[in-house]
Amino acid sequence: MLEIWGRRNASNVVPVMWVVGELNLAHRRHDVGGSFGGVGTPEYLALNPNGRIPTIRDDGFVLWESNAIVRYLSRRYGDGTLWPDSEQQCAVADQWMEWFKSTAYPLYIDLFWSIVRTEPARRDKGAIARLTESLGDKLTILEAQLARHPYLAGDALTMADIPYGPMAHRYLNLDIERPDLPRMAEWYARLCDRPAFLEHVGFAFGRNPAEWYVLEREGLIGTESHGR
Ligand SMILES: N[C@@H](CCC(=O)N[C@@H](CS)C(=O)NCC(=O)O)C(=O)O
Repeated sequence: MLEIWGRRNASNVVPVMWVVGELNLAHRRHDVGGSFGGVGTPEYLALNPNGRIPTIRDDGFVLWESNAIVRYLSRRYGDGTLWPDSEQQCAVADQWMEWFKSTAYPLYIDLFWSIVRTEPARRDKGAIARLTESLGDKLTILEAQLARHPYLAGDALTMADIPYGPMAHRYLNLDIERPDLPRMAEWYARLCDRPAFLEHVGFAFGRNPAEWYVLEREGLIGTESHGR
């Protein structure tokens, strides 16, 4: 059976679990990382010498790095759906996945940590404003792509959308200024119609570190579905 190591609220675990849900894969997930610890044990480092989450094992095959896992699961179990049939559509999906990791994710994760993972009294308002503006600028590029197609690589959900859905859920539910992103809001609403998205992505993440850790330990309560 497919095994996944990683607490389910981790930014890089959420996309993997969404794929697992979309493809309805039988699996077992181990709570590792964050307040669960366990990423520095010899057993875990033997699976993933980088000591980060997620890691998977599928029929004895071990893989880490979330986007590599998303591609692997999509190709093996989602051929023709998450892994598009056409080579060029696949390449476009891959392009958006690369752009996420190189460009959108660093801004998004810094912004998220500056707010939700930082005590209100210790938040750096200047840094939050700069990150909010930079990420908002970059997301206008995503907005333009979503004006061309209902999903990032065409007319249907593919692996291209997988890293962005979890970011959108958090970004659109933070108390920040955002540029006008109507196509992104419509796309996010479409994602919220998907049971796998609601189960594995669309849950409450809290507004500060105290709430974040309560939700992490309680196995994450309920679901949330929000547009703007
Ligand atoms: N590039 C890696 C990053 C992995 C990563 O940094 N994961 C974070 C969680 S999002 C982690 O392991 N944090 C330590 C922890 O949770 O204990 C990937 O995409 O898988």
